Amino acid sequence: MQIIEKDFGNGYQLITLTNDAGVHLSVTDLGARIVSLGRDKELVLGFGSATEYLEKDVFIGASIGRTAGRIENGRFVLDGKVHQVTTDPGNGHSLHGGLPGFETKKWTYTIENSDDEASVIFTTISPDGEHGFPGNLTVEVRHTLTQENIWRVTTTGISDQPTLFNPTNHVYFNLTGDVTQSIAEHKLWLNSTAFAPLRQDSIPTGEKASTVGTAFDFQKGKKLAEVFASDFDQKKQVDGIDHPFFLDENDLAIPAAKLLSPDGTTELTVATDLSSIVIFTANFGTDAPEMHGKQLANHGGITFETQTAPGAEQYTDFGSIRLAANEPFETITEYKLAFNPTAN
Ligand code: G6D
Repeated sequence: MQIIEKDFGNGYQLITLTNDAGVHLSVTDLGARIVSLGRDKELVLGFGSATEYLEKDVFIGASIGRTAGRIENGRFVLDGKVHQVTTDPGNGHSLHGGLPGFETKKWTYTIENSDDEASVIFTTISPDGEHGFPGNLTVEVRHTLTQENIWRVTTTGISDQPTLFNPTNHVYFNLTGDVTQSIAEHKLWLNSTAFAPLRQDSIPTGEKASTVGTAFDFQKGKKLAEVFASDFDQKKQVDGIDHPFFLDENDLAIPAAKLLSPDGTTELTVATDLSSIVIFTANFGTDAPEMHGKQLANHGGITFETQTAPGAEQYTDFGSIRLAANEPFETITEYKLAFNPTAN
């Protein structure tokens, strides 16, 4: 594996791992973030410098935490005690654990390399009380590129007090390699038959609703254009998808999601040990930022934010994000690329 480190501006580094097949993965210590992935075309959204992330969009590709998604009114009860965390003044809810969060921290890192795979291991400590969360929390995010064209994200956490922990990675894929094209012509398949409907303010209602027969039914695989054209009320509410999907199986050996490029030459397979995926179709409208000198299209990317569904702090049906004191947490998500998948 080839490894190159370079200056990413503003005191941050960009580390690029390249495997023998010529697939590269670039990550930065600004937010333990993925910046670039691909072989002959770029497959993820990203900017050319650390400054651009700070000025245009801090979430793209970043490690997110302590808690991905929204917590209603930034308030939760843990072991009988009410905790108040930082909220967004716009809507009064907390998003992605409060700003600034993991996405703008400068993480320390080490690099490991072998014949089979290379990894960049990022570490940060979120101090007790940060944004109102209890416990000193040590987090490690390991980004690995394998010779099998897998980008693996391994996240661990340990806290000295009981706390909430629900990390994710905020990568956006666009398999056309052209950010001016929306992902409408991509085909999406999901191993999911239930999703979390949202209220108008994007807080989950607490219901686990069936996707079967709705616009959010991806069991057979279909173009995202079908969703964008539908009059499904949950789609209309956010002008696309910005919803948690509950996985029918959460096993790294079983695909959770597949995304196929419009020309059929590039396929992404997502697998995770987590129970849900938040899919966000970059519903930015005309607010989409400029990227590599081009205007990002509305619906110009799609996320696969693997996590326990947001709302779990109040809806036990969604799973638990309570992290017990001194008990290590670990989760793995794999994003596997296949080129010319039908020919292989
Ligand atoms: C997450 O679900 C949320 C979106 O609503 C938000 O806009 C984005 O992060 C930045 O995917």
